[in-house]
Amino acid sequence: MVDWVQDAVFYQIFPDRFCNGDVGNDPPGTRPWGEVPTRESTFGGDLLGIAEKLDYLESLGVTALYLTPIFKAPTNHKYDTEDYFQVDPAFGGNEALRELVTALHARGMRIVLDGVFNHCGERHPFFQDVLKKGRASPYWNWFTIWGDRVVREPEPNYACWAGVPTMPEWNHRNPKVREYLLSVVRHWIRECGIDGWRLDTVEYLPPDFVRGVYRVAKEERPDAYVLGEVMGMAASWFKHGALDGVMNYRLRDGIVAFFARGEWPAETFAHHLYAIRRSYPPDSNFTMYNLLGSHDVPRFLTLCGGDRRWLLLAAAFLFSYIGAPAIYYGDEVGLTGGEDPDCRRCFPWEEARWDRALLETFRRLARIRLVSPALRRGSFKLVAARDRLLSFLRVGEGEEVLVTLNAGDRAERISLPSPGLWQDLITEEGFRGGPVPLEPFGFRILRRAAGTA
Ligand SMILES: [Ca+2]
Repeated sequence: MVDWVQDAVFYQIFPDRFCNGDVGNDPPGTRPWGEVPTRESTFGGDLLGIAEKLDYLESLGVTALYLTPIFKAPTNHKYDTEDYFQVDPAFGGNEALRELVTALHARGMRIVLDGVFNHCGERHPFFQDVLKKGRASPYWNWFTIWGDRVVREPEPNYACWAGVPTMPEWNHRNPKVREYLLSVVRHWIRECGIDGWRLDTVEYLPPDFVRGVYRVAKEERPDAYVLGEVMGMAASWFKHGALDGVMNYRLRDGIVAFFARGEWPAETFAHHLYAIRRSYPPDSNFTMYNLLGSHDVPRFLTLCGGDRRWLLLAAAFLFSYIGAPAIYYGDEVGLTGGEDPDCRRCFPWEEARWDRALLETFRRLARIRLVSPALRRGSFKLVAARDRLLSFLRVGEGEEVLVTLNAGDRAERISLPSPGLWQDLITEEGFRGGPVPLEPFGFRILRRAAGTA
């Protein structure tokens, strides 16, 4: 188990949209910051911009960053890699990454990069060589091409990601391809000391190749975090021993159904949580990357119809549940957006546009997780799941924390499970004996320290 992930609060950044620290490296055609994004727009965000905002991130309680791809590629998302060994010049190049990692580590923060090993971009020199020389290219067998020459129109005759001709898939049956991709995994851990890899589209990769990535990452540093992008059930990846955690989209499905859409009663949500926990090894549950949103799905606040009460409840759940909570950049200040590319808007740095109450609650939730070992590492016990009310206990390391989320419009009363002094970690009120009042659409996170009577 990767110990540090249990204690982590992640923050996901889409680098083109977080902060523009150097207008000198902006690509041609860069759009004004904050304009509504199209699939093609670039906004000039870069790694220097991220480095400039480390105070902000640290004050939010973030301990680890996950960046979507940063290697040289023509698009704004950079999932079409041209050169795995160069950080895109528009993001500041290799030196900017080195400086960012150094600055993060100096603060005790971590960084996980996006490994896109299923496919590359058409500009990758090996694919270009195949286009130029056909079968005579030494890289012909690095791709899967059905025929004697590459055909792009009307349909590509080679394996490509989601049928997109600009993203040819690597042929992982070729040992040279594997060796090449594994050298990338090794290089950035060795060269820059990154703390882990998030593996793109893991479900489309051969399991033994993913195991190879895991092995190489751990050889370089035993505490490297290997995180997989898995949209559905991920149990087999843990059986393969190929991942430390997954982007927990299954968990998010339940959070959306219960909090954002109000489609599920608490019983259904509690059963969903149980089913997910039971389908993964106990230790792996603690190193899951638990998310409300990402660059691939609509923003949570948008799914809530803009009603921040649901986002607050969902965040309270996320920060008090088993697994590492992850904030998708901007969610904490009330950034909205529908399906991609709308969920990739620029971070609004004019503070007048921030939802202050939301930001303060995110800060507080991150802080209480940081000071409560039971929330990070404790066991989970369901206390109540009825109608729109969910209550559970986290117990461990000398404390008990009772989390109660009221997603309904009726005031509720919380019975305390044991005698002693219980403190509300958000409001700092103390309660001795119950019942404790709980507002409609409210939550309470109550802690009883061991030995208090
Ligand atoms: Ca820039």
